[in-house]
Amino acid sequence: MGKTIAEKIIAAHLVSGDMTPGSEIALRIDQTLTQDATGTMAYLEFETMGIPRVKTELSVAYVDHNTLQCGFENADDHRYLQTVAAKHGVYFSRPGNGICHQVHLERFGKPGKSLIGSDSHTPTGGGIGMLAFGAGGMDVAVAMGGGAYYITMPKMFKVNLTGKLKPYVSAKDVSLELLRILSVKGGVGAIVEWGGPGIAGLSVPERATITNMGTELGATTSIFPSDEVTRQFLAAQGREADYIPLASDPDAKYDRIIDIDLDTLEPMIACPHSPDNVVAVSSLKNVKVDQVCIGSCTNSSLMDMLKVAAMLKGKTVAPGVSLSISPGSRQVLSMLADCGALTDILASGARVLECACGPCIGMGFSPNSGGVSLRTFNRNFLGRSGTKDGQVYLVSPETAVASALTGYITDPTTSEGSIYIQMPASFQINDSAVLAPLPIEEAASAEVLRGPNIKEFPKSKPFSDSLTAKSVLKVGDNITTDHIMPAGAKILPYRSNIPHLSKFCFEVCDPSFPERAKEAGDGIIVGGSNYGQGSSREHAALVPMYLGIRCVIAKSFARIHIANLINAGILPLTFADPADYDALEQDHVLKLTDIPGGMASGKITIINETTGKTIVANCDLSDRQQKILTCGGLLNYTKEGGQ
Ligand code: MIC
Ligand code: SF4
Repeated sequence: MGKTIAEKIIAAHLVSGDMTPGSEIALRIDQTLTQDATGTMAYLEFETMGIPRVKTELSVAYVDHNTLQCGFENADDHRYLQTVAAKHGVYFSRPGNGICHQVHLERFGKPGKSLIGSDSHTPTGGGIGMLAFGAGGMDVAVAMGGGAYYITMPKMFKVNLTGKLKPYVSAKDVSLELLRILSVKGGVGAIVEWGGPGIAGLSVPERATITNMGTELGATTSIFPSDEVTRQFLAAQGREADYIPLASDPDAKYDRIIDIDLDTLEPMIACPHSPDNVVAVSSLKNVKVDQVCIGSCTNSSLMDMLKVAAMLKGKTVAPGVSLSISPGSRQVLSMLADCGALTDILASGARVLECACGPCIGMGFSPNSGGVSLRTFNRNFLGRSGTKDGQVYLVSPETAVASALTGYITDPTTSEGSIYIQMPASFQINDSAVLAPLPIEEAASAEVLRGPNIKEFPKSKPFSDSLTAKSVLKVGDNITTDHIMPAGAKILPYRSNIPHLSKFCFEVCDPSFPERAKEAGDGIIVGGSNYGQGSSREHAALVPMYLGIRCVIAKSFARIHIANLINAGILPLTFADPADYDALEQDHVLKLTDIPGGMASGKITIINETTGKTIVANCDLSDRQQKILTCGGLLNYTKEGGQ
């Protein structure tokens, strides 16, 4: 039987398991990436493994999230990352060099290779034909040490593109359209392969916009074929030797096929506060805009920026709008400067920010209170911008500029003139901001510099026979990791300081949670469906673990988050009967009985000591996951020789 692209790469990297959807498989990982907000933890974990040098083909540590440096914390963390990377064989991309996914695409990504990154948007690499997954820091640490990466073998979806995008309609609109069709849960358990005649007209950065936003579908990853477009991109980056062609077999089987006709696609917009709350831009009338932000790993390529510059040329940003532009990488910024496009951007009144995540993660540029902010980013979760009542909409760069110029949400297809962009035949290559690791002879004696912000890794507890714990929090559906462990300029600097970070856990839902959880001793969280969607941040598991959470019972979980819970030693259970969710209240005392037996049989009996009712929850764990939990988390398991 024919294979899909992902099935071919999985088969070539399979360490164990069989490729039947739903069963656990282990994959050999060729490349890893980390960013600073999750990287400090990942390298602290890697150090505890006692492996002198990474065993991957390539590992890169990026600094792109915490670049504001309002105190010593971030600067200390950057120094730790630089020195720990140099010592252990990891390339280091300096702050200001750009957003990890954009730089990785430009300089390191290779079709056919496997990549995991401690950031949920690592699937951006699928734009260049990589099999790229977002993962928790601990999984990345294990992969750096040469260990396999475990996932559930996904189903295969295909999106078939026909036609050609109209002027002012772009790759972002394709992503938003798929989110409208599938929702933030629609890709769960699937790899989305993009194909059809329409893909020939999409450049690698446009394809990367689409695979980047596949994360918001809950998909395991997304991937494009590697074709002539890929070869040309790699050649323009001086890396033609990295090219290999990759395509699915004509008789490959897909569990679902979705057709999108690019000819009829209109500019789309995701309304507050979910990326799947999508409507056509033309349907929103008279919505006044306060702020527009262009950039992020979704839309910060040279092509995006050249379009933005062309639309801004000779025009002025509306007086009521504050416009920020963050180019995705130093390469993009220097090329904008060289061709004069940067001058067009500056002359319009836009504010040019550093090549970093910036406003996307609430690192500055928060909107005014109640402000309407249009962003070319991938997430508009409540409070993520740093302004709790901010109204964040997700749009394409074209819609962003059209709206910045009028001051109202504006369909860009009503703009005058064409925005035909001539892409250069070759990119400017200057890797001076990427530091190579130390040679092996020097690495052994090199010192790793740690600042006072780096605190000890929290210790998790192994499970015994039973557990009695209070349900300290009950939440609804689609709880994101931004709810569980918020980010933003005030909190992000403490990503390597779990005790301090813990004060903000669930701040958006219930500021009293940290205190109540600590007081309860052992605790349980009750969640709705798609619990833990969004980011890969393992802090959303480590911090609750630090606060005493031993178990989360939810209707369903997001893929990376459930792996992070298990890695942190927290038991994830799902309701066998959805009505049991309604009957469980905050502050009920629950007793989980015969945990080892329940893990093995897949059903755990829970006695609600407050109501006297007994329920049965599903405990769907592989043998390896059961062992990890029995040891009290992945680090203990690895130390005890587990693979
Ligand atoms: C995000 O977009 O939410 C982040 C910040 O990039 C996260 C990682 C993190 O929390 O550090 C992600 O997407 O994984
Ligand atoms: Fe950075 Fe935003 Fe991309 Fe996350 S989604 S990696 S915060 S730019």
